[in-house]
Amino acid sequence: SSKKKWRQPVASSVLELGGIKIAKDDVVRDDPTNNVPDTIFSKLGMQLHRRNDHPIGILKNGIYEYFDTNYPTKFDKFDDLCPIVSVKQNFDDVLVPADHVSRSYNDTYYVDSQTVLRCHTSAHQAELLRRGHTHFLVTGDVYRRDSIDSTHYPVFHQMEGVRVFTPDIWEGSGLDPTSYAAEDLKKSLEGLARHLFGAVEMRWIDAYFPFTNPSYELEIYFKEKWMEVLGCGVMEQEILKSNGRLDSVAWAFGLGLERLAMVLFDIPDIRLFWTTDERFTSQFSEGQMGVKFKPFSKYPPCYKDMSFWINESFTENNLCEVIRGIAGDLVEEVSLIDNFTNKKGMTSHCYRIAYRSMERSLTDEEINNLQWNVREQVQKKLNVVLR
Ligand code: FA5
Ligand code: MG
Repeated sequence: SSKKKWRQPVASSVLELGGIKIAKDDVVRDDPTNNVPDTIFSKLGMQLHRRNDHPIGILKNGIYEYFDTNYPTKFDKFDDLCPIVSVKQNFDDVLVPADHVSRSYNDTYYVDSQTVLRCHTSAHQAELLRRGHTHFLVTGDVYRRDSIDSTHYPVFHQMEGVRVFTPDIWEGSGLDPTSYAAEDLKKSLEGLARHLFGAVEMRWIDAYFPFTNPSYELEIYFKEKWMEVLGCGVMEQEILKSNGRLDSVAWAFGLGLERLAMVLFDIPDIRLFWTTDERFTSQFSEGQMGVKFKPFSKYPPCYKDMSFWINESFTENNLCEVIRGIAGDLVEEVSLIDNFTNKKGMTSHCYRIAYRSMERSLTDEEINNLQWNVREQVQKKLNVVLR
């Protein structure tokens, strides 16, 4: 067929990100203020959201279409802002408290003590407000240390939306400005969900974000489970004030594009977005929203359990990072299946690792080697005692 093939990732040590040249040594360093592994560096600059024939890019364009139809020429669009941002942009500017867990080295990738790989597209809210934008959409790759399963991946894509209202808009509505913005927000996002999915089961959940109040999450029913697809709310007044919008109110949302694309295209596993296997890539083309993915035969998973005594510094995110560093996308899920504390106060965890390639069957030897390496590295890097 004449279908355009996706570029293989380029093994380059200098990247251009949002117009800025960045060397690998600046991002991955053996330095206590840096926790970015090679596997994450290799994802920088891939920009799946800018490929018009990739499900993430097709979805981005579909969402653009919704906003362009309903608010002609209103929303300014950004999809090439540099993912390397300051701690100030990622956290302070959106009022994330100094002691919030999301700031920890356990949750966020730090390039150095003042610079991170953005963990959400909200990192760009303040600068864009300051530059005078009142309606904008920001799409980009975001990075988080996280658990491993079919809906979590350490690199994923978000789209941020912000809409600012000036007093003339809500005056005369009979509503206070916050209620006006909250109603408009829910209406806009429900409209978006209908535009993307037609009929789908969804529900609003009350939530908490440091940068919005009130805050909500939207969940969609998918594969017999409720799946969280976005967070949103009415922007904290302080953010508007600090950025030149004294008399306004605003709403903001952050969509998880992989989660929406999984529902839209029926994609069962989040790792598939990164495959270059033609049996996947050839099923999607520009402008074709919601074509259902036909799975190629699923290869059998192989389960390996491992038990160890943990120490005070043990975290599941650290464990997952070690496992991903060795097995890459061959690991499908890591789950805690047993947890107990003995009389001496020592705590033991047993994790089950599911290995499965989406492209081929794995040999016993290959899996045994992976597991052997995992055991060795977990013991060495996490200082735990294997049982
Ligand atoms: C945020 O990131 C907020 N910045 C969203 C927001 C923006 C709220 C503006 C209010 C105003 P949260 O951490 O819940 O929120 O992530 C947003 C979405 O990203 C989630 O609903 C989910 O769809 C997706 N997501 C989160 N973690 C992962 C992950 N590890 N893999 C894939 N998708 C994820
Ligand atoms: Mg959330």
